[in-house]
Amino acid sequence: MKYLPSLLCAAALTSAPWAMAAVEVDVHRVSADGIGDSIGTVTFENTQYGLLVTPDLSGLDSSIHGLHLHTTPSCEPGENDAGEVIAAGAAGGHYDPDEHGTHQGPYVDDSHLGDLPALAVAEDGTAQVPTLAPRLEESDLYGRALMVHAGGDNYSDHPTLGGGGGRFACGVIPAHSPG
Ligand SMILES: [Cu+2]
Repeated sequence: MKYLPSLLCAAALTSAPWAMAAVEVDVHRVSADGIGDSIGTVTFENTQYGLLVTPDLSGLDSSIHGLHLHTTPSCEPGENDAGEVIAAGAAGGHYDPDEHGTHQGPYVDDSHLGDLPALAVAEDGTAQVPTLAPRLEESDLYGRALMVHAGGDNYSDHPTLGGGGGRFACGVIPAHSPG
């Protein structure tokens, strides 16, 4: 019995902070009126293969949905290029730090860096299938917004931005504060 405390201590140390960190993003429905209820989370984790994207979402249409990083960490309504107030407009456009200016999806180098693999939603409206984003790592996430679109994503500029259409749900990833 007298060894038990030190065993517990060792167990606690093995799950201590130097274990692989993950970024969990809370995702909420959005509309032109503001931010609504949570539909779940998406968790991001660095791996040797790229950024692992693990959704745990519900309440979605059973189809494919565009999933991207947008430039600004806000899910508030805001104006689009035409001056109309749209859902999560404050998030800005697709995250494109190298100014490629084209939406080609997650597997093409000269594409928006924020182009994530599309979300596959099951018949019951849940999305739980993990995907990999090989061009991204965790440090790219901070200070962005994660966007779930109403429409799909064909990883091309036609239709516009892969056909994602309206902004259905959104999560903020705050800027990272070191320490
Ligand atoms: Cu988008």
